[in-house]
Amino acid sequence: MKTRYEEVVGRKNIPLFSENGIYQRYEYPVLTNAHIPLTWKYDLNPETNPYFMERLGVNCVFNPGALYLDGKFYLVARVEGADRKSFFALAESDNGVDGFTFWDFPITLPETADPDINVYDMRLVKHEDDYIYGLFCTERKDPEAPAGDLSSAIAQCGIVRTTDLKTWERLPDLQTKSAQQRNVVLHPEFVDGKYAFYTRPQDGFINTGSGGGIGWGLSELMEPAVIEEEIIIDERAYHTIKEVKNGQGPAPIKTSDGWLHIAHGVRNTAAGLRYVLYAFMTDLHKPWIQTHTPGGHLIAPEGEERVGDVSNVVFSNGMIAAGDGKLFIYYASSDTRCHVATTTIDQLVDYVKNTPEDAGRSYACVQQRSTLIENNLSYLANKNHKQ
Ligand code: M1P
Repeated sequence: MKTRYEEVVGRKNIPLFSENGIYQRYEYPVLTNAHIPLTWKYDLNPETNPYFMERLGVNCVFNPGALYLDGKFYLVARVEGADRKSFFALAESDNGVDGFTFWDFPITLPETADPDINVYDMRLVKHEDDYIYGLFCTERKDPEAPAGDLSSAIAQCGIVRTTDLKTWERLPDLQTKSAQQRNVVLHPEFVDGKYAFYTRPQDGFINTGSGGGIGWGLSELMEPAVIEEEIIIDERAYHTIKEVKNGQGPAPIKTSDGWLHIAHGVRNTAAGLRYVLYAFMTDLHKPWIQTHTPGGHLIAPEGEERVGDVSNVVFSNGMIAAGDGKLFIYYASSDTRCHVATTTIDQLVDYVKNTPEDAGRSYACVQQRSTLIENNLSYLANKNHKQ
């Protein structure tokens, strides 16, 4: 088992040929349940564990928040035990594509007076107030659920902060007027002197109901963070990749052209929900205003990514701009394992600015594509003529 663990953690990752030219996928996931240290699962003492059995199994490792600090890549992954409870654990790597190794212990997340039953999907943000914040989903049983309904829950945004990734201070949960919140992300800069949040108001635990869309709100303070007014800045839309729901991914990356965002969009199919990632850009000075909205998905589940505990899902809540213009998009597949896709800020800016918007109708989509073909044919004819 030790050899297997060392092989997995020590293996070099291999960039795959990029067919779309937008980003590169890699051969191996960057974190899986095989990356979990043996000390977290087994009782290593043969006297108390003569059969060398797992005592505390780990089901999946997914949806990591990401942070680049002092030349190192950090992921705070959602680790789901065999008992279905998720917790957070920090892994680090020198290059962001392989070698991710968990610290000795998972994160001990302080509780509030109303303990979380389940926590997941942390977004890490180094804010200009100098704290590193972790915003995550905290889930508790719905006290209003009828007897016998053991599934209904209330999801809200929990908040922790740290300066060293070791000691985490719990702040009060975010307060908004929405019945439930998921996918809440802190904007890295103050806006009008206030803390700014991307939200995802929703009526129910799974369904967004009449609400949904990526929201935006401001709070005077972080302790407590209170959003009085939420506006929707990226709506769901009929017959698109975000028909059923959508949510902000990681905190956006600042570029000279605007804020680069990655989000997830969900649609329903006969095989269940399908989650893909899409990108958009917002105004540098008014991050709640979209300036570029390329149509369609940026990343959709492919190959082995398509299968897992919750199949046909890609989800991202971590992205790193590591200086030198390189961009690392961390995403999980099918609620099971974590991957990285690498690109550059220049490439992704080009993607959001020059990918046509969703044309909205089949006829208009054909016109869009025919224009591309016509331009290509005349370019090729010109080129051949010159030769
Ligand atoms: O199972 C897919 C995802 O479902 C939820 O995301 P959302 O609220 O945006 O639909 C979360 O539970 C997420 O962790 C999970 O990956």
